[in-house]
Order: sequence, then structure tokens, then C-alpha cells
Amino acid sequence: MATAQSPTTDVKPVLRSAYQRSVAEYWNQEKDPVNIKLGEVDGLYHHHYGIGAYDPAVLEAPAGQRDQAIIAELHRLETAQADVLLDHFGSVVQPGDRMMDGGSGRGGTSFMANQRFGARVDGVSISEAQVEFANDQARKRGVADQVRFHFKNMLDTGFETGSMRGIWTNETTMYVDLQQLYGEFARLIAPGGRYVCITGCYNDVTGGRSRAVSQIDQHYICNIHPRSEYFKALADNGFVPINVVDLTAATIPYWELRAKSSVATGIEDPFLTAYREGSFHYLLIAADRI
Ligand code: GPP
Ligand code: MG
Repeated sequence: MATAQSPTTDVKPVLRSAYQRSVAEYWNQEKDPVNIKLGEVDGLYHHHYGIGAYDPAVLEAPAGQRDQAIIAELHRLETAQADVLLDHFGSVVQPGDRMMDGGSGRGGTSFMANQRFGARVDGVSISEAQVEFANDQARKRGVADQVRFHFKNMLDTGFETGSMRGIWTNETTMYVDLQQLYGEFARLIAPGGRYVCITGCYNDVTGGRSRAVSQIDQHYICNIHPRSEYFKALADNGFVPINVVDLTAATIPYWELRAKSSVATGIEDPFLTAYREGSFHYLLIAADRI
């Protein structure tokens, strides 16, 4: 019989709509070499893109080594991206603090945050396969007591109010409503804590979704937001930006190298077109919770 303490009475399902179920299904099935082979380079599995110049020597490597040299270089640029994201927490996060990774994928950025800050990290994902993969990685790395992955919806995590010192989203906000997301993050982050986001957003200045941006949406089943929506939703929910960095120029070399690699997926040309024509930006926003 259900009692007053029963957790079964008001538990909402993690997946709340046909849309969310289709996104979860995509990530449950996903085993793309562009993510798996890069992760195998050093055991950090990322689900985001890269930044910085690539070493052109990888393209000249001997035939038998060229493919792997390019893969290792793409992986280095993706790790560099996560490092830049974490740089923007500055000294806000201290050892023992709690952080949350909103849309944690196979766990790459979460492990880097734990290693860098000594923080306890909770990653959330609506993909059960990703949660299982990332928790397996945490066990293999011997950090399962500090880095945990949960099958949870980042719009409504159930974590305690004010329990997080830092939250980040690394290319995941295009799957959700930003007002709902930042409402939940404002609840979770204690005042003085920080939120850091890297995202792709379309350019309000040049109009609505370009063809290339629509192709990216279609490829990932996402809904890329305009740049303006981020600042409105952050301000509406008590977040004050401290840094905004346009990473567009820094990510183009990654896409150029990826287009020449054996692990290209076909989405490289829309990204290059969207960035070069100025209809789309790769943006970092760091904002403090007031
Ligand atoms: C990165 O994941 C991509 C997304 C989470 C969605 C879209 C992001 C935008 C900035 C628009 P991934 O590493 O799994 O992608 P891929 O398989 O293409 O490498
Ligand atoms: Mg990838």
C-alpha cells in the first residue's frame, strides 16, 4: 500500500513527449566511429566538436598511419574544446563542490571536470545507453564514487535545490526549451555559482534558420535556437553573463579536418557553410547565478 513517504506517487517519467523519446532513441542507437574511434584514443569519449588549429602534418602522414593521425588530432581538438569550457568556471568551483553536466553523453567533459576541480559530478542524460556507458567508464577510471551518471531529464532533475556550484551544457541546449532549462538550473545552482554553455546558435542579425542550419537540425533531430534566446532566457531566470566568446573562427579548422577524415558523417558541409556564411555561430556563454 502506498504511504505518504512513497516515492511512487509523484514521480514523473523521464521521457515526457514523442519528441524526447525520438531524441533518446537516436542517442541509444548511436555508435558512430566519429565518436567511438576518437574516444578510443585515450578513453575520453566526447559528444561535442573541437576548437583550435590542427597540425597539417597529419594530412601528410604515411598512408598506413594517416587515418589514425587525423582521428587523434580531431580528438585533441575536442578535448581542447572541453578544456576551454572548464576554464570558464575560473575559481568558482573548489574541491568537493558539486557540479552537473546537462546532457552528459558518454561522460568526457564530466571526467575532465572531476580531474581538474576535484568536484563531485552528476551527469544527466535521457539516453539509458549513454548513462550505462558513462557509468561503466567511471568504474574503469576508479571515480565511480565521485562521478555519477543518471537517467534523468535536465529540465526536471529532482536534485536538491541549491545543491550545485556549477552546471554546464556542452552542445545540448538545442534539444530543449531554454526557459524551462534555465528555470531548473536557477533552482539547482546556489547564488554565486556559475553556468557555462557551449552551443551552436543561429544569427538573429541575418534572419531565421538558413538552409544549412535546418540541415543540422534535421541531422540531429534538434531545434537550434537564435542567439538572442539565450540571453533572454538567462536574464529571465537570474543569470548574469560574465563572458561571451564567439568560438566560430576557432571551430572551422576542426570541421575542415573532419571533412577530410575517414570518420566524416556528411554533416561537415552544412556546418562549414553555416559558419562561413555567418548564419550560425559557435558560442560560449559563462553566466553567474545571482
Ligand atoms: C555533438 O555530438 C552534437 C550534438 C549534441 C547536437 C548538435 C550540436 C550543435 C552545436 C548544433 P556528437 O559528437 O555525438 O556529434 P557527431 O556524431 O556528429 O560527432
Ligand atoms: Mg562527435
